[in-house]
Formats: sequence, structure tokens, C-alpha cells
Amino acid sequence: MAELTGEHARVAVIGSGFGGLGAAVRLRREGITDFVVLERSGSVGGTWRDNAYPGCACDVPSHLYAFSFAPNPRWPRTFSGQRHIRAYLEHVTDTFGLRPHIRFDCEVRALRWDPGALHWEIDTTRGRLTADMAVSATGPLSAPKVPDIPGLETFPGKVFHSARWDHDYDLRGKRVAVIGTGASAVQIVPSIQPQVQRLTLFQRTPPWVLPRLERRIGGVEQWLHEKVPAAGALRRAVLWGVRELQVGAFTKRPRELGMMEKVALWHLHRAVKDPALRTVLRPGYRIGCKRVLLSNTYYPALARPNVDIVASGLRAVHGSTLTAVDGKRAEVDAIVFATGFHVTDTPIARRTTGARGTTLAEEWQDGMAALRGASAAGFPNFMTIIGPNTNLGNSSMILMIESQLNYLADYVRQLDLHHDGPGDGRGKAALDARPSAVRAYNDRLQERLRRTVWNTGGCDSWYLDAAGRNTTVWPGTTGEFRKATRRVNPAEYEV
Ligand code: N01
Repeated sequence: MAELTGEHARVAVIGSGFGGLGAAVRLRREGITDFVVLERSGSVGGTWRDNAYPGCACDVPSHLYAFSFAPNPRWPRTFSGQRHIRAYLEHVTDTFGLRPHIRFDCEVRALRWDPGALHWEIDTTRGRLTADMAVSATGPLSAPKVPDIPGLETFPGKVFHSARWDHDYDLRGKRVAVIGTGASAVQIVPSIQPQVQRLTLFQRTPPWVLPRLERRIGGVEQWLHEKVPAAGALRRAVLWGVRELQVGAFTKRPRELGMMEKVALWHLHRAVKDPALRTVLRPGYRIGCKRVLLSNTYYPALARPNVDIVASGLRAVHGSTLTAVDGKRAEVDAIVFATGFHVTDTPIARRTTGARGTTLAEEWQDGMAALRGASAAGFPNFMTIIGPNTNLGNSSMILMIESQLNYLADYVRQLDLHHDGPGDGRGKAALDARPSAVRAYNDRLQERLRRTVWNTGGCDSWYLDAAGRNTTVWPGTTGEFRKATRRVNPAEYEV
């Protein structure tokens, strides 16, 4: 594989998941052809490439979980499995001719703004390059988080994280511990329960689980989607509208949350007949505070005789014995950590050094903050896709990504990157978010978040950082975000 030897690109995009591929397509549409996509792995797909655990699927409807500019009329089910979403992203890569731009097996080790040259110096595992603009599209769910459990190094069996599933390891007949009960665990547990000899689930906090209204899309419906593009667009619009309405429940309508809780408890009662087990599985916080999970198979799997639930976190490991916080013990052959990701402490933030000589991680010591989810002050010509406060509790992240692509398009127009580049007299050489604009934007968001279920629902979640600040969730509708990111407002930037 050829090394990068000081080449210069107009734009360097980091990552080739939904965000990075979307950015690449958008740059091309803006007339920029001189861009590279730096991908740490050997294939595209981001989190949908890495998360290949048994049962991995999306809980956002298929037709809403695709780019509006690349609809897929052939989704086989109302909710798509990981394999189909990954194949879709491969298809997007080829359809839009992105492959020649992608540098595979090229992990970014450091990214530094050169204030003299007005460009980014990028050090990768395949060599160095420079770029007028850098777009960080590494995503919030890309660095697996494994808790620091005392004695884990003494465990003689197999250990892996849900996002690094070892498909060569045969779980059949094994005693397996699953740590965590988030969206990943809820899909893993019912998928492996029939194979394993014994499954011990370490549940620190029970999740709220709603029925998953999933079915195959076939027959006339499939035909209609293939032959009448408007049918797909209509379905998308309806799905989007329903989700926009749901935002009200999470942000200000406790009555609707109460109704959702009733449905979830009915779902639990229907599947679990043992009252003691039901008590263990009943959440003690408001629905929506953590991500609401959709599953018809999770509760039935937990009611099976080969499953034990330990109702507390994993505290220590000693050889093959796992000890929970409440003192319960389990002997196991394998441990699956379904313990989530480094969301508010991403590796790329530690590797990115801005105009002041400090890293993004240092600047974000008091909490992540970026103008319109994209621009941090002191990091010129730099944009994060799915940056601070752009995550959703209930809808499709692709809608948010596409809004950020509009913002990116206007950003590169302002820089005039498709012409001879910064300094040619027409575009701006560098755009840096004004600290006052970032502060004002963030203060408004935090004020809105104060009253939402994510902040007041009585739970701890990955939406909150270590200090309890909500620096991940967007508190409005996706339509509102679309409006907020339509244009780069020059008054919010220093040139
Ligand atoms: O991770 P999580 P995830 N002992 O951070 C527990 C997306 N996603 O990979 O709740 C015991 O949600 C922790 O416990 P607690 C989606 O956005 C989507 O499951 O902190 N447990 C929690 O239960 C999702 O939100 C889909 O008390 C320990 C779990 O680990 C995001 O990815 C599918 C522990 C971590 O849950 C992340 O989901 C999958 C310990 N010592 C993922 N330490 C779909 O679309 C941590 N935990 C369906």
C-alpha cells in the first residue's frame, strides 16, 4: 500500500461511516474533487462495520436510516440488520465513486493546525499529509469502553467487547457473562442464549424496553417502493413526522412518558411470569432518560432456565470467578463487555491540536461544546460531524448528519475551496468560531436541556459526561436542527 508522502488535499475527512461517506458525497456535489477520506480500517461502514455481534440491528426504521440522496427501495425488513446497513454503505461508496478518495488502513495519529500555513498537518499510520480543512467524522460510538475491573487480567477465558466480536470463538456450550444492559446487550442476549450452557447477565440498571414492531417488507409493498419512488418518500415523511412529534414527550410532556411506561410494563408482564424476576427488571427512572430499547425477544430470553441475572455491576474478577457489587459470584468461560463507548472522551479529541496549541480534549475539559454541533473555538477550518449535542434520543441520526452536511457545504463555499483555495482573494483563508458565539449557542442548549427527561429522568447515561453535563443530546426536533445548520453565519466566526 502506497505511503502518503506530504500530499496536500483541500479537505481531509476522517472516518468512512455514515458521516464520512456523506461528507465525501457532499464535497463532490460542491465541486470539490481534491479531498481524501482517511479510514483506520480496511473497509467502510464505521460503527456498522465494527458492530457485528449476533443480533446487531438498527432500531430506527430502515427507510429513515438511509441518505435522502441514496434511498434504498429494497430494504427487506422494517428495521434493518447490521449486514444490510453495511452493504448499503458499501453500495453508496461505489455508486458515488468514493473509493479512489479513501485511504484505507490509515489511522490518524495526530492533527495539528499550522497558523502560519493556514492548514492542518495530519500524521497517519500511512504517512503525513496537509489539508486546508479537516472534517472529523469518527462518530461518538467508535471507541469501545471496557470498565477498569480489578483482576480482569487474571481471567483465563475469552474476553471481548460487543463492538469487537470474535466470530472465531464458539460460544456453544460455554458459560458466558454479558456485562451491561444497553442497546447492544439487549440484542446479544436473546441471540446467544439458545447456544450457551449458562448466561449470566450483569445488570447494573434495567432498561425500559418497548415492543419492536418489525416485519418483512415484501409483495406489493416492496414492488411499490421499487417502482414508485414517491412511495418511499412518503413513507419516509410519515416516519419522520411521527418521530418529530415524539420529541415533545422527552422534552416537556410527562403524561406521554407515563403512557409509554405503561406499555413497557405491560410488555414486561406479558413476557415474564415470575414476579421476583419482574421486580428485578423494572426500571426505577423515567422512560427516555436512557435510550429506550425495542425488543420482543429480550424478556423471553431472560425468563429461560439457563439465564441468571445479577442485579448489580461487575466489581472484580479473580481467575474465572466474577464478583458483582452485591457480592454474587459466577464462574464463567467467557466475558462479553456490552459496556458502550467513549462518547464524551473520544480519542480524536486528544489527537487534535488547534490554533492555541491545546488539544480539543483539553479545551473540552469543562464539557464538549461546539457551535451548531460542528465548530469548536480555536480550531479553524475544522468541523465535527455528529459533534456535541447532535445526538437524538428517538430518531434517525442520518437526518442530523444530513443537516451537518448542509453546514459543511456552506463552510467550504465560504472558504471557496473549489477554486484555487484559501488566500486567492475570493474565499476566506480560515474560519474560526468566535468563543462568544460558541458560549451563547451552548448556553441556550443547556438551558433547554435542563428540563428534559435526559437530565431530570433520574438516571445516569452515556448522554451525560463524567461531571453530569449533557453534552451529547440535541434538545429539539430534527427540523429545528436543519434550520439551525442551513448556513454558516459569518457573524459567528472570526476570519
Ligand atoms: O452501550 P450503553 P451500548 N458492570 O453505553 C453497563 C447505539 N446502539 O453499546 O446503565 C455492569 O448504552 C451500563 O450500565 P449502566 C445506541 O445509540 C444502537 O449498549 O451505566 N454493567 C449499560 O447497561 C446506544 O445507546 C443500537 O448502569 C456495566 C451498558 O454497560 C449506543 O449505541 C444497537 C458496567 C452500556 O450501555 C450504546 O449502546 C446497539 C459494569 N461495571 C447500540 N459498566 C440499535 O440501533 C458499564 N455497564 C438497536
